[in-house]
Amino acid sequence: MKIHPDDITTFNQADENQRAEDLDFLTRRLTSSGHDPDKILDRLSDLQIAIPSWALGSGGTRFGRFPIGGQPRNLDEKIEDVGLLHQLSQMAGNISLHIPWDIPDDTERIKALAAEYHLTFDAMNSNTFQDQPDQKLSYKFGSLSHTDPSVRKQAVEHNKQVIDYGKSLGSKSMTVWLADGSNHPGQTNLSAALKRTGDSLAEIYAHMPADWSLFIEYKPFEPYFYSTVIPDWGTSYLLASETGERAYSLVDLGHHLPNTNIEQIVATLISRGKLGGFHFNDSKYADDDITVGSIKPYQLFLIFMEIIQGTATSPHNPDIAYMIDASHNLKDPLLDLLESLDAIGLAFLKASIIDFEALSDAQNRNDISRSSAILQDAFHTDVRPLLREYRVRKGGVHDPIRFYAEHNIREQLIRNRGKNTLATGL
Ligand code: PSV
Ligand code: MN
Repeated sequence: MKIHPDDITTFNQADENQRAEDLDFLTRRLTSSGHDPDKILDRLSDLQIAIPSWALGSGGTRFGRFPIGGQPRNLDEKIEDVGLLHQLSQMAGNISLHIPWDIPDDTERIKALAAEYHLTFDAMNSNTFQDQPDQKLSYKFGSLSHTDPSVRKQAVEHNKQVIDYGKSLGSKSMTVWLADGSNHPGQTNLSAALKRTGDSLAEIYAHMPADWSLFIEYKPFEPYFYSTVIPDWGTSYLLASETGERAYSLVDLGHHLPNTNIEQIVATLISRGKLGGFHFNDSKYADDDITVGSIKPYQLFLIFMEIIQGTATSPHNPDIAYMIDASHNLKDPLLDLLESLDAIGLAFLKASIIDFEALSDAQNRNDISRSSAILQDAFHTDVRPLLREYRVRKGGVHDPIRFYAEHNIREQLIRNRGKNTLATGL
């Protein structure tokens, strides 16, 4: 669905004066502390967040699914939904495809359709964690790490095919999330499984064009509960380093044991030029995949602090590919994604206004209290006027969540697509 520009203008004009006043207050505060709001907004514009093709429907849990009407029925409609998110927020200019959930029937047509919505294709995602109906060999006991070379070959071939789809769509990267693992001590020879995985990744890497990057996710448990072949950032880093220069680690916020210091992992990986991708979500317990920033907004802020500092001091780290990797059980998926985009934008802006010079000085003097005060000052600043300004300047709406509700978008989607539609995905 494309929103008519007049509707955007009318919506934005409604509280224009109040917004100008709020922005003026914030701008004066920021400029007096040495910040240039325009420069900050330029950097925000570079922070485009990919939306995965599998997160546009209501997912659910292994216990149940509560479908919401008007879900996208095919890839065209998924692109349409991401286009809407981008038009409103101006922060979601990329789409990340999952094969085989979203195989493009005609890549040229799909690419042209995405371009109509000002979208490009970000990292491609393979799937060797499920068996497909027409699949010859089963992944029940693993894929890239399988003991049987013919299963490994099948899994490698699948990944190569995903790269080929990506090539014709203009994507430049491939994400491998490997579910391989074991449920019982002794089930697997742990080091042999790791070795086989490394060999399979090398084959996938060799198939990538020279300007592509490979992102390797890690996850400590689920779907297997005793061991996972790539359980942590250390293993992912090890594999990325051994696989090649253009292989990187990918941090997914939900893929850590409770209370892991994720910002430190981010800092370490960037310092070695190995943070390639980042998946946003939030969690209370494990890989809960809930709305970004809904549980630990301070963690998100600290992560952006490390990203901003790290990329300034480690220019050899590539531009990070950002994506929201969430699953929606109770909320309207599009609203949930808009909320997540808001949380990301706000955390980024708050981290951007940290007084890094003063922080470094306080750190060097071991002045803990001053360091904390500098972070708290940035974190508690209300930067919403800046995020609203960004959206209006770029042609979006200042408050996408309110716009979505006031314009009854879900009802319109239900009218257009039907009440009992189902989207492929998690
Ligand atoms: C599973 O945890 C997961 O969310 C991974 O993080 C992938 O990115 C995604 O599924 C799709 O393969
Ligand atoms: Mn992920």
